[in-house]
Amino acid sequence: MKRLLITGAAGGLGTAMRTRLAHMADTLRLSDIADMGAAGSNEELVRCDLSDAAAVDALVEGCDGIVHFGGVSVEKPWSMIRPANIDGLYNLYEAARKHGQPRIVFASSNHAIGFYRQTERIDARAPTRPDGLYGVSKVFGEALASMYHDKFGQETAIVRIGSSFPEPKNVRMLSSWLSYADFVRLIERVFMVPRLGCPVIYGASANSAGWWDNAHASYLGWVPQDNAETFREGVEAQGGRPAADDPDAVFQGGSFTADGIHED
Ligand code: NAI
Ligand code: 15L
Repeated sequence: MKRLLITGAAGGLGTAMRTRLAHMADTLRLSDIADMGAAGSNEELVRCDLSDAAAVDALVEGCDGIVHFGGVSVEKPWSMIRPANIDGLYNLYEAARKHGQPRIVFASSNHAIGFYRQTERIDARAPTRPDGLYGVSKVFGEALASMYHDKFGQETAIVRIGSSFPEPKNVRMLSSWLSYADFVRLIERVFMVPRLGCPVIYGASANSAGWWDNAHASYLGWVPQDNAETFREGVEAQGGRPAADDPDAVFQGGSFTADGIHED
């Protein structure tokens, strides 16, 4: 494609994907509210607050695909979540509607379903069970994507990312880990398949201890290759196992389920 937009480009995933997705487009348009450093040869840098509708409209114009990482990525007060994850999502989808409906990868989260127990195996049809205001904002984003698909034909890959870091950091992440390489493979498939639709995809590697079934998205042809199990020994040696009644051992969303409402 000609131009791929990555929002949240200054963040953890944005930084990791900036080089790893460079092969997918002639130009990467990178955007964040924070500093993104210097532009590489095939990069355009655009400072943009997602809550600014006019700025988001200009940001999306001319893009053939969007990987949407931007926003608040953990539990925070509603006054922080609302502008970035609620208004920001609406602004993005309105801009996409007006500018040719580029395919969108929406970085949803396991915290949209965080109150399922780790003993349960769920698939894309499981009702959402958000584990905090952050998770609720991701459920809103998923609903928005669904509505723009049904009403306007906008295609979105709703990726309920587990834990996407260089390595799993604790025992829970041995189930939820998504390697960067598997995430790249997924994003490639999203922009390659002739028909995307609006699938819910659990963003996890082929972890032996995984909780999620991606059968409903099998038509994408995404086959994750990595397995967090290879890190088990190191993870258990470093952090130990959580107690059986620790939220990190009980719920898929882990400690987020035990977090209160963050007030201003
Ligand atoms: P991050 O917090 O490192 O990056 C998010 C970026 O969004 C930051 O650079 C921040 O400056 C930017 N941002 C925040 N508010 C903004 C606004 N109003 N306007 C423009 N930019 C704004 O998060 P990370 O880990 O890179 O995650 C990326 C996305 O993936 C997030 O949407 C997060 O919710 C989602 N996700 C990530 C997971 C992970 O394991 N890394 C797991 C589940 C979901
Ligand atoms: C998320 O949604 C967060 O963005 C990330 O920082 C991790 O906390 C991840 O979930 C997780 O559950 O491990």
